[in-house]
Amino acid sequence: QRLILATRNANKVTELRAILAGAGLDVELVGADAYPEVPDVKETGVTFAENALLKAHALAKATGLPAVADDSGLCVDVLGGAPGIFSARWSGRHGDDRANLELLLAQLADVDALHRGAHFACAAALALPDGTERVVEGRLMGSLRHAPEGEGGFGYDPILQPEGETRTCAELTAGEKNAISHRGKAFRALAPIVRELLG
Ligand code: ITT
Ligand code: NA
Repeated sequence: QRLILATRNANKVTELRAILAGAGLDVELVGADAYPEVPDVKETGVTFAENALLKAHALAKATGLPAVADDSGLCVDVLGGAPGIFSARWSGRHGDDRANLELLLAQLADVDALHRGAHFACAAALALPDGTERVVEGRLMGSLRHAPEGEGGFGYDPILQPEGETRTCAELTAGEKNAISHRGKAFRALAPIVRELLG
């Protein structure tokens, strides 16, 4: 079975390979980079679920193969849920993780420890070439540090400290992060649905 990952984010690909293998899915995962001729879809949705479905449908339709997509981001309580679906381009430069993180830290410089609640959210979507679709979501609740810590993970990992943890996500091992992460929860919930629909 071939399953295409509708993402060009290499960090997501790495995490999803481990998460889906751990969920016992016997599929060959191919990233969207294997299909350079397929243009990126415009993420015009207003929710993670809508954007994940847009990405999955675009690749499933273009390739004729089942596709899964991840739309994810960081939602900050005191910012009313921002950056949210705009997490990848918060600084104006899409995919510039460092610039995005630095801008967010600057915006929260005066927010005290009691008001730094935040969570990661991930929508995991499956789309089949015939238009069948499923989407599920996962969250990782936590709070934001005042300064980045740790070298692991990607994106906002160095500033998100999960509830009940003393370390940031970037200080966890990949396995520890996947076990509790928004992405791990969402794709472990999607795994039995993939199994059911793909046989
Ligand atoms: P694709 O659309 O090709 O999948 P993308 O990087 O543009 O790649 P998103 O639009 O879903 O993906 O943006 C996700 C952003 O949210 C990402 O750039 C990170 O800044 C942040 N993010 C998502 N998951 C994260 C995680 O596990 N740890 C840290 N930051 C994360
Ligand atoms: Na997005």
